[in-house]
Amino acid sequence: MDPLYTSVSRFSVIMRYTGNMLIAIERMTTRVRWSMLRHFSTVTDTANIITSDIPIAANEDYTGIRRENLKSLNVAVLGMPNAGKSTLVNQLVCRPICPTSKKVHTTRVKASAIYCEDDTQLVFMDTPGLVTKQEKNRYTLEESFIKDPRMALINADVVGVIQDVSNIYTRDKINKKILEILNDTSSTIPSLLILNKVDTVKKKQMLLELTKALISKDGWPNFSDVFMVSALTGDGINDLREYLLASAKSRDWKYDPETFSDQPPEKILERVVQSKLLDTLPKELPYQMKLEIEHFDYCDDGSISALVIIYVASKRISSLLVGSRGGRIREIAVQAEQQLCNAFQRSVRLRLYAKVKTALE
Ligand SMILES: Nc1nc2c(ncn2[C@@H]2O[C@H](COP(=O)(O)OP(=O)(O)OP(=O)(O)O)[C@@H](O)[C@H]2O)c(=O)[nH]1
Ligand SMILES: [Mg+2]
Repeated sequence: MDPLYTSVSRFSVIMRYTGNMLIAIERMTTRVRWSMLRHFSTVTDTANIITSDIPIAANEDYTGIRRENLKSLNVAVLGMPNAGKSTLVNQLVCRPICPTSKKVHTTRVKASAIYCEDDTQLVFMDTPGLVTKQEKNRYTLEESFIKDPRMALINADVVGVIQDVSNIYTRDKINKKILEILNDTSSTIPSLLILNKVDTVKKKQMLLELTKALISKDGWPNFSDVFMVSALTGDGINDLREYLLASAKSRDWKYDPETFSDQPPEKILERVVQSKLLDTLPKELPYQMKLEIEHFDYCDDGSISALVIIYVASKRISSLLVGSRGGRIREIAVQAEQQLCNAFQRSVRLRLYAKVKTALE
């Protein structure tokens, strides 16, 4: 049976089973307890990392290799800002392609990340965190914050709702904006509830209580299934990926097997640098910086060499970004280089250059 259509009753069996398990093994160590639960695993599967050349542009409507029994699944990933959507997608595709940071609004446009295993292709649509029109105006966010989460649903076979269980103010309610989307799409697109950041919860019993509240009539009772994961540590990720692989539909792949993103490598590079600025610089500063790729070259040995100019509004901010003897900007470049090496699976040499550009220039 298609796992996406498993009934809520099956879920309650899992819940009961999980609850009994929890009680029965209460006295055992946390590690043993977690590894026994269905939606948790402690080992992240890195065996399926694809090593490939970077396609300059995503090759859509893939018809190159005709293989029997090809399957695919389009997964829209939705949630509130900072819920861990991009970190989760990176874990699921085994590549840190999506920009992540501790600050909100890191993802500003939707982007697909692609994972292939045997005959199955999973296409994850990472999206900006959901905001209201008022919030979009207040924080001068781009139109994509309103449009892209909905556009991600157009070709989705399933929607994954990411709930941040570390946020004590919001964790026991499905946000109104998410409920609106679920109401609009539930007749055509099944949904999964994915509780993320479970590593931050000490009393694991609380996860069951949260789940009960989230799937009650005050939440969304129509979720097809519930997963509990930590996108940070990788717990539960293999189970979720296997579930999605098993839910794929028989049809041709949209992307060729080497493609891992629908974004050009230059865009990925720019957004990764932006995410490191968000993580490193204080408060709102990085949101006001504009990035421009001065050059992006493939070297003879296959490595990438790039120079990114970071435009800042004043000399003071430039000094802050550059740091003492260039230490801070160099550290940002090193961090971005490391992530990009893993994302592109080739060596990356990145230089960052700060340039003052006032509003009048
Ligand atoms: N402790 C913990 N932190 C996590 C987990 N998943 C993500 N994070 C952290 O949460 C922060 C936000 O993660 P992102 O993946 O950027 O979140 P997002 O939902 O994509 O955020 P936006 O794109 O800004 O909407 C980062 O600091 C992550 O390291 C998790 O499972 N556990
Ligand atoms: Mg994101």
